[in-house]
Amino acid sequence: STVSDALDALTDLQPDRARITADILHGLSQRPRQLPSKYFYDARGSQLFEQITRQPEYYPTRTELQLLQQVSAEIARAVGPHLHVVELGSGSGRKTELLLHALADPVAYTPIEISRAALLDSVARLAEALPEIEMLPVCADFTRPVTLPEPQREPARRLLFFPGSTLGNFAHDDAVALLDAMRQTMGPTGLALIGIDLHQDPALIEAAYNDAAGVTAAFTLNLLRRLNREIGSDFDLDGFEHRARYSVPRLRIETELVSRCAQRVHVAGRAFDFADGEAMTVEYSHKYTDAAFGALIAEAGLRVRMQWNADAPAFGLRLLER
Ligand code: AVJ
Repeated sequence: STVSDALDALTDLQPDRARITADILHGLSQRPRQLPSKYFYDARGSQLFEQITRQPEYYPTRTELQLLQQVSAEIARAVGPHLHVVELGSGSGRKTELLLHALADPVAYTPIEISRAALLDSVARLAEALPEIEMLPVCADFTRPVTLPEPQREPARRLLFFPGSTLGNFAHDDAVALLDAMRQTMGPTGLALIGIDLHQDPALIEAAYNDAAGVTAAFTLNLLRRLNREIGSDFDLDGFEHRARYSVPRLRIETELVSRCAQRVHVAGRAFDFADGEAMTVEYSHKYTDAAFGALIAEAGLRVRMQWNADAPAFGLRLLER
């Protein structure tokens, strides 16, 4: 089919060993030390994340899905017909399918995804459920502006779809850079639909990142397992523990790996000493107030056109325009 021909031509852009090693050496030289959360998602990490979304404490995924179900007709009216829908990351496809079904006669769908395998997976599933929509996958880093393929039918405008509160995993300056890239990819008449987790009861938020079954802890520790396998480091998985706390002034979950003892770790021939109790930052998950989100997107030349909220637990969908 045309879809598989298009996919054959795509090269996998997953970072190589040298890139990962350089990122990790850089992060380990900072104080506090940090590891980039983008490396959570190897095959096992992606599976563990799927498992997190099914934990009773982890409310964001199911809350966003329900909200999307409730307001998809309103969204469809707000954005109009004949769209080229462009998704940042290829996700699990459930939210995408819901959105594409609700929209009036969408012209094409483009997931932007760094992993060729993940791209293949999602497009194969969606092509079956939505055979009338042209599938135009792009293997690229969505944090940079992307040149999009032109659909066969002329679309009315582009709609960027960025669910899952993934924006929240970016530090402030990186989030602004990403939103700026999104504005460029949207083009002059484009829109963006973004899912954001909202500031609310800290106990509820904290529980979501400390599930009783320990899946989130396993997800965090899997980062060390991945690094040991892919760059030959010797992190002791029993030597670190998961800790996730909500900072009210910073409006974010700060996930750390805490050293259980004084220990030495080797990465690419270099030694790193950890003190007993030393914490390494591995992930931020920002939550938003309307004021904080408005200020953030304004820095990238965007504003909110329409918004929908779920409450208790709270979660937001925002339709953005330039
Ligand atoms: C990737 C943004 C959906 O930050 O909530 C879940 C990743 N980390 N539990 C989030 C995550 C720990 C998640 N998102």
